[in-house]
Amino acid sequence: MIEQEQNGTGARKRGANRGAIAMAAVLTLAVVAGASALIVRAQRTTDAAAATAAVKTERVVIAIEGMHCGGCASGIKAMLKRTPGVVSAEVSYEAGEANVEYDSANTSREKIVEAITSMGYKASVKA
Ligand SMILES: [Cu+2]
Repeated sequence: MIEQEQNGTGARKRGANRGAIAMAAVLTLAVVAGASALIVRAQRTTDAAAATAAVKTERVVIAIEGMHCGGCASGIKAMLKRTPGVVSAEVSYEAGEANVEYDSANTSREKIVEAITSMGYKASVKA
């Protein structure tokens, strides 16, 4: 009777140990998988940074005359963002100017000025 109880306890302990080993294995796998995912993500970030660095961008400030409200500025900004070669654009109605970042391999300050002029505003390179 006593022996049986001891055996029972022993079996339960062995079962518990097996469970702990299985849990440790699962945790190890999870850690390894997590680390791999981090490495892959780090590599992707590096690739993206390299691609961004490869595009040489320039900035130009364009003076704009003829805007009469913030809506005009928003319209010009939206048009600039659709223009090939434009990386980013900010247009201020208050300052009467556009601040444009562009890829010099795909467009020029002249083309950007022309795009604004074609909308009916008077535009010229400021800086
Ligand atoms: Cu307006």
